[in-house]
Amino acid sequence: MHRELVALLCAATLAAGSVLPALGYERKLLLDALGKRQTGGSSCYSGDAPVVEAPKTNVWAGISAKDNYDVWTLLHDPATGLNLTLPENATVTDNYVFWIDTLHTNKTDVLPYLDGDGPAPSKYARVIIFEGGKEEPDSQEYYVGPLPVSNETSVEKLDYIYNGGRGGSVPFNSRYADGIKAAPINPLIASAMGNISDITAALFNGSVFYGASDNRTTLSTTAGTPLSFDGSQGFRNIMFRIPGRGTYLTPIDFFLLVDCPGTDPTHYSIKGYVTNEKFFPDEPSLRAAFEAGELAQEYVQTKDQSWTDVDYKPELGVRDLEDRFAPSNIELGGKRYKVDSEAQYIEYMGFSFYVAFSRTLGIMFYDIKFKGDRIIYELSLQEALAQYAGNQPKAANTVYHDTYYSLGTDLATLVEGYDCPFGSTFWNVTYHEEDHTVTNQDAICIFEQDSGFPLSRHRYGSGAGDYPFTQLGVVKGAALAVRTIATVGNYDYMFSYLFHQDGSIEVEVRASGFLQSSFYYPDQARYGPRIAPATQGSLHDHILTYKADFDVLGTANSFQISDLVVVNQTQAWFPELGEFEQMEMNISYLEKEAAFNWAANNQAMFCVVNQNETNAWGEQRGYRIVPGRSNIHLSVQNSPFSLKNSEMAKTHLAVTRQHDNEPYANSVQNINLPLAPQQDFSKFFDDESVEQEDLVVWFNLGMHHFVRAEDIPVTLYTEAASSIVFAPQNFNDRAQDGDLLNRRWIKYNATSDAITFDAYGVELPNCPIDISEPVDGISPTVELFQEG
Ligand SMILES: *[C@@H]1O[C@H](CO)[C@@H](O)[C@H](O)[C@H]1NC(C)=O
Ligand SMILES: *[C@@H]1O[C@H](CO)[C@@H](O)[C@H](O)[C@H]1NC(C)=O
Ligand SMILES: *[C@@H]1O[C@H](CO)[C@@H](O)[C@H](O)[C@H]1NC(C)=O
Ligand SMILES: *[C@@H]1O[C@H](CO)[C@@H](O)[C@H](O)[C@H]1NC(C)=O
Ligand SMILES: *[C@@H]1O[C@H](CO)[C@@H](O)[C@H](O)[C@H]1NC(C)=O
Ligand SMILES: *[C@@H]1O[C@H](CO)[C@@H](O)[C@H](O)[C@H]1NC(C)=O
Ligand SMILES: *[C@@H]1O[C@H](CO)[C@@H](O)[C@H](O)[C@H]1NC(C)=O
Ligand SMILES: *[C@@H]1O[C@H](CO)[C@@H](O)[C@H](O)[C@H]1NC(C)=O
Ligand SMILES: *[C@@H]1O[C@H](CO)[C@@H](O)[C@H](O)[C@H]1NC(C)=O
Ligand SMILES: *[C@@H]1O[C@H](CO)[C@@H](O)[C@H](O)[C@H]1NC(C)=O
Ligand SMILES: *[C@@H]1O[C@H](CO)[C@@H](O)[C@H](O)[C@H]1NC(C)=O
Ligand SMILES: *[C@@H]1O[C@H](CO)[C@@H](O)[C@H](O)[C@H]1NC(C)=O
Ligand SMILES: [Cu+2]
Repeated sequence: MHRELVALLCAATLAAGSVLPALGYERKLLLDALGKRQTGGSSCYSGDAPVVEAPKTNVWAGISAKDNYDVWTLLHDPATGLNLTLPENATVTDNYVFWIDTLHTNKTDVLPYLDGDGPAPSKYARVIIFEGGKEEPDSQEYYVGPLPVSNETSVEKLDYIYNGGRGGSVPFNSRYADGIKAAPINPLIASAMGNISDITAALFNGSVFYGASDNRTTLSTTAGTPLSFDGSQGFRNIMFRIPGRGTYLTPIDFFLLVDCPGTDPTHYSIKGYVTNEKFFPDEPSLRAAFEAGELAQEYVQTKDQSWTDVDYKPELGVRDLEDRFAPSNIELGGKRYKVDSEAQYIEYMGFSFYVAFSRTLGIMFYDIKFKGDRIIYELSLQEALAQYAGNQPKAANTVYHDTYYSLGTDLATLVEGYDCPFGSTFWNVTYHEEDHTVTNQDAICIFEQDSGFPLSRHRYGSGAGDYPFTQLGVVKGAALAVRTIATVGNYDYMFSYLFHQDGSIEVEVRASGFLQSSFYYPDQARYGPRIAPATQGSLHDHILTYKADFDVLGTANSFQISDLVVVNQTQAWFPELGEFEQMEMNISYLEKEAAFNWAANNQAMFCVVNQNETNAWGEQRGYRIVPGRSNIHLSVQNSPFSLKNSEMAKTHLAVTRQHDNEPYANSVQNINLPLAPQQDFSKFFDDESVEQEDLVVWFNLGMHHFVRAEDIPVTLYTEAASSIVFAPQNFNDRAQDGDLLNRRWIKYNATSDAITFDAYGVELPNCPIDISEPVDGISPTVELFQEG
């Protein structure tokens, strides 16, 4: 059971209007008590979020289980003419369905529905079919609709979202490497490794590989991507590791490079073997070096992987007081957001938005409004890229695009109280495998959190005596969070979207999970430190590309650049200074689509404004794009492994015109096409005007992962974090904190030498205390208003 039950204990009420005998500190003890979760009634544990009905159908939602089943059935109907084999019966030379997902809904069709009384746009499925049965085998993508399936439903090639020149077709060598594609290659790998089992056993403490399903095998394999450059080659650069839960951290110093183009195994060959940082093109040369004693290993990779577990390690010592329950975020006053869990629609403090999900991209946000005004039409992750470095084939060759691995299907169980606060709202995600639908339970959590800092405050005057103010205003800080965690193989990417009460939106990503590590080469410190007896971290970049389709009060938006420039100028009242430097803003508007970086020293403000909408002061209403933590782009710009298929990762920011045929920055099978991409993001930039047009801002978050011993056993979320904020910029006439009741406006009365305040009817909840046993002898008492 991952869901724990929590009982809440909280303090007595601080009466409104009361005169505080001293400084207005409200203190409470939230006692440690894991007991029964209270349901309903109490305002302290709030139960489920209040329900709201979404104003419109969620037209971005995934296709239903029935639609998937009907699409599957239609595809396999001989009359459809696709000549499909069921995947369980298929070989590499058959046609079979790889996956079925939901096609993005054209914005052109959505807006008349969303903003008027146009019809709800039709739903379509997108389907990738591996077509090995063709003369020239490939992978072909289709779209199927309108749904539900009827006599009007057709199956069309999905070419229009790709700009690489082959539409929805991907060459065989570049298509996803599933088990069926691997099957004809595996015997060659088993044969090559079986033939040198005496060598691997001698060098690697008995480790041998005879094939994954052979019971003598004591090694695991990993190949990574890319597996082709432009589709005309097919290769696998295999690294061997000690198998187990922590296999990512126990590589051995042995690599097998295989050439395996096409579907015919007679064309496959061994390209060579790598160990000791040396390349051997064939077995005899490897064997000769082995027999000459040139391959001796100085370090032995451990078979014990207990040190890779994220469990309690008593050998690290004891920390004073750490046996007490840690602080927790609890929605004391009851949930302050409303949900339509059917439509996946949320309202919070003036915000409203829809959530959608796809197997490749995970969760996506649509129609984000603040106080009724649309700010963002779509906010979604587009790609999670990682590129590695090292003086060994696997690290040097590895670039991941996690949408290739269907990142959305890797969103799964969140642990209440740890991944997300106790009492969070949990939603499932569902996706489709073949003719059936899979549910990953509790894969999305929604909660309101204490920001950990007030939204705003000021202490006025200096008061007298004990009270160093005449007035003091402070507003409680809180934000709604929507969170998912995708465990894509080794990494656990945590995606959080925060909706702050002032109308700002924060996008954050953090990374934990296993490093993809390297065997330890003492002479290769430039690629990372030694982090375990025989393991070295591998330097790498993580780049997460996002799409923000801004619609600030309509689709006609401009990208405003306020450069901070330092100029020499004179002022008549400082004649003695002559010319002196000052900074000023040089305000301009991006004219054409462009990809660019944050200004040096962040000396530029970027805003999406609607030049035709002004606030009370006549200023253009807009949203500012505020750089956060670790705003980076891909370091390597000209690697053959990421040359043209990773263009979206190569600048901090990009602005394009919104087009129905450019819904995605990347394609899910682009990774094996670095030199001949199916989708080339750089082709989005074709000199179109972006002034008062429908704009999309693409932005990158990420981390340069300078690996360290503290990545053992897993990378820590504290440091591997990146973020960005979209904040109102003259969107309003003043800050949107004045209408919040969760505040204090404290006044000092010099005559009575006392302070008063109004709680505006929002008081610290008085919760039932229900504690069966005192914890550590602490009785459930409450202390309030202690003398300062
Ligand atoms: C396909 O595989 C299923 C079992 O997975 C089997 O029952 C069926 O006979 C196979 N069909 C063909 C045509 O081989
Ligand atoms: C149908 O696919 C099979 C392989 O599964 C292939 O041998 C056959 O030629 C294909 N038939 C047509 C008409 O394309
Ligand atoms: C589709 O079926 C409906 C009845 O369900 C029928 O009225 C219509 O004519 C059919 N359309 C076509 C193109 O066959
Ligand atoms: C393994 O050895 C066998 C027997 O000598 C040979 O036929 C085969 O080609 C070898 N495999 C590889 C991949 O070299
Ligand atoms: C390994 O597999 C072989 C046949 O493939 C079998 O004879 C043998 O008993 C198995 N050994 C073990 C230890 O399971
Ligand atoms: C080598 O393998 C043996 C047998 O599996 C094991 O007992 C030993 O601990 C291994 N050595 C290391 C350094 O892991
Ligand atoms: C999640 O899935 C489980 C199992 O199918 C179901 O019982 C539960 O109601 C679902 N939760 C939501 C919020 O739909
Ligand atoms: C301002 O003038 C001073 C003196 O000529 C010069 O050193 C400085 O570089 C100038 N600053 C700018 C921003 O042009
Ligand atoms: C202001 O920006 C414009 C281009 O938008 C540029 O031509 C001009 O030199 C800039 N002025 C200063 C003072 O930097
Ligand atoms: C602004 O909107 C008004 C009313 O919709 C329109 O008449 C005007 O032409 C617009 N101006 C610009 C600069 O777009
Ligand atoms: C979406 O828009 C594109 C570009 O206009 C068009 O080619 C395509 O057919 C549309 N897709 C659907 C499902 O209507
Ligand atoms: C300040 O306190 C005095 C004495 O209690 C009281 O008469 C007066 O009304 C208070 N002033 C305000 C503004 O509340
Ligand atoms: Cu990393």
